[in-house]
Amino acid sequence: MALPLIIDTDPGVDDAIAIWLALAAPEIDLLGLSVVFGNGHAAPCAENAIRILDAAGKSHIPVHVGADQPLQRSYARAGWGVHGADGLGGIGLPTASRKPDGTNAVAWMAKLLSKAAPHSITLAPIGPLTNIARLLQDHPTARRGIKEMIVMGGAAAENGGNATPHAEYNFWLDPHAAEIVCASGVPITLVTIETARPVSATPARIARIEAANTTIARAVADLLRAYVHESKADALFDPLVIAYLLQPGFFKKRHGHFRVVAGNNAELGRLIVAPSSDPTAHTLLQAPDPDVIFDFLSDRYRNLP
Ligand SMILES: [Ca+2]
Repeated sequence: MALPLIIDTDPGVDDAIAIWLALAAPEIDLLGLSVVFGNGHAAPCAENAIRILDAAGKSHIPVHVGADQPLQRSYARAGWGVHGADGLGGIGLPTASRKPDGTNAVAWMAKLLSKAAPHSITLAPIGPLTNIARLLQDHPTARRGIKEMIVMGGAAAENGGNATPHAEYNFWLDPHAAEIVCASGVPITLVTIETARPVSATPARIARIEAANTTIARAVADLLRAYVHESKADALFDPLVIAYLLQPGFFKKRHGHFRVVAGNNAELGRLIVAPSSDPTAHTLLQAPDPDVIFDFLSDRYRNLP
C-alpha cells in the first residue's frame, strides 16, 4: 500500500521540486497540500501549490490554506527573495486553474488524522512549522493518526544558519512553533542545512535532470537555474525530505534530543541537538551523496508528464 502523506509547504522553488518528486512516486499517496506562509504569504503560496499540481496533471489533489503569520512573531518579509518574482523562479508556469479548497489547512489535517488508523499518516513539513504546532496544540486527537514527521529545518552546526548566523530560515520564521513541534513527542526526522548543503545544483547535475526530457524535468532544471542565479547558493533542501521517504538508505543517521531557542535574543531560531543513543530520540539526517540524489531525481521525473 502506498504511504499516505501530507506535505505542509510554502512554495517556493525547492518546494515545487519536492512536491513533484512525491507525485512521481508510486510508493506515495499524496493526500493533499497544507499551505503555510514562509517563502511568501500564504495566499500566493497556495496559488503556487495549485500551479505545481496543475503542471503535473494532478489538479484534483486538495490544497488547503493555513497560517499566514507565525505564532508569536510578526512576519515582516515583503517578497519572494531568491524564489523569483512569482515564487516559482519566473519560469512561466501557467496561472492556477482553481482556488484553494475551503477548509483551513489545520482543521483539514485534524479531521483527516483523527479519522485515520493510528500511526498511519506521515507529515512532511517543508516550511515554517506554524500549521503543525497549531495542529498538535489545538487538536490532541489528531496526533494518534500521525506516523512520523520528516521536517526540513534547523542548522545543527555552530554558525551554520542561513537566516542569521545561528538559525535556519524555517525555524527562524517561527521558532516558537519549531520548539512546540520538537517538544511534542511526535518522532521527527530532520533535514538540516548541513544535510542539504553538499547537495548542490551544479550545472552538470542540473543537465542530468534536464536529460529526463519531460515537461516537469525541464521545469525543474529551469527552476534550479533561476534559483542558483538569484540565491548564489545552490543546495537542494526540501526535496531531500521526500528523497528520504523513498530511499532512506541514501542517508546516514544520528539520534538526539532537539530544542529550539525561542527567547528573544541573537540566537532566536537556533536548533540545539543533544546527542543521544536513545532510539526514541529524534533523528538527524547526514548529507547524502549528491550525485546519487540528482540521478535519483532524474530517474523519478521520467514518471511525470
Ligand atoms: Ca519550503
